[in-house]
Order: sequence, then C-alpha cells, then structure tokens
Amino acid sequence: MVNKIGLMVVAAAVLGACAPRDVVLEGPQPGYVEDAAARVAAVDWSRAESVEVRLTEYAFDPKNLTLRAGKPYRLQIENVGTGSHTFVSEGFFQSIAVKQLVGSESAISSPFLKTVAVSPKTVRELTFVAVRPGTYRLECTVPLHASFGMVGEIVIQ
Ligand SMILES: [Cu+2]
Repeated sequence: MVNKIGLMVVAAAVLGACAPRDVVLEGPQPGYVEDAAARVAAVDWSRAESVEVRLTEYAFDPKNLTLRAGKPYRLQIENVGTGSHTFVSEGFFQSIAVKQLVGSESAISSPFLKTVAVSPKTVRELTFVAVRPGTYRLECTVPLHASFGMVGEIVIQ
C-alpha cells in the first residue's frame, strides 16, 4: 500500500520534468464574455482592486475568492512553492472580461484563457473585470495536484 506522502514523492519525480504551459484559445469562443473589449474599455483601471492568491504544494491560499460583478481587479497569482502549478477555472475565465495576463516574460491580451501556468517563484498578474455572477471551481491541472487538495472556489457576486 502506497501512502499519501510516498505518492507525492513519486508524482513529483515523474512530473517534475514537464512544466505546464499557458493555454490560450483563438477567438471568438462560445461561452466567453462577448463584449469583453468594451467592458475593459469602460472601467477606470486606477480603481482596480488588488487581490492575491498564492500557490503552494498543494493548495491555493486563499482557497476561496469572492469578487463583485462589474468591478475591475488585478489578481496576483504567485507561486511560492517549489514546483510548477496552474490556475485553471473554466467557469471563471468565461465570466470575466480579460484586459491582460502578464508575467516576467510574456504579456497576453487574449480574453480566451484556458490555463494559466505559474513557474516556481514567479508571479502572474491577471487584470480583468468580473462580469457574470456565479460560483466557479478553481483547480491546479498538474496531474494529481487537485487530488492532493489543490482546489478552490471563485465566487462572483
Ligand atoms: Cu499544482
């Protein structure tokens, strides 16, 4: 019988070599906010609220984020762990108007996000307007991480 720690060590050894990458779709995409560009243009970005979420082995901290529809945000997604992680929430990505996703090496302005990859000791910043109210599951899609507890919830009120 393999215990949980043993399984984590095996998983880290097997999966450590393949770092996850961003996945961004070409638009237009069904399901995403249609007038995202107009919504991004309409808000005052100087009033954007900063929110932080930290990624570790194997958790999101905080685990739950609550946002308000119509408000602009700067979400700092910081990987303070030692392995690569992802920030994935299809429902959330389809419910926001994305302005930009920036990192140390790239800036993405496509609104059709699918996977945000965060290397160890790096920060990605996602600027967006929260649009559609709902409760959305958040997870890390690196194999086994979600089953180790790397899940959360994003609420847009
Ligand atoms: Cu992870």
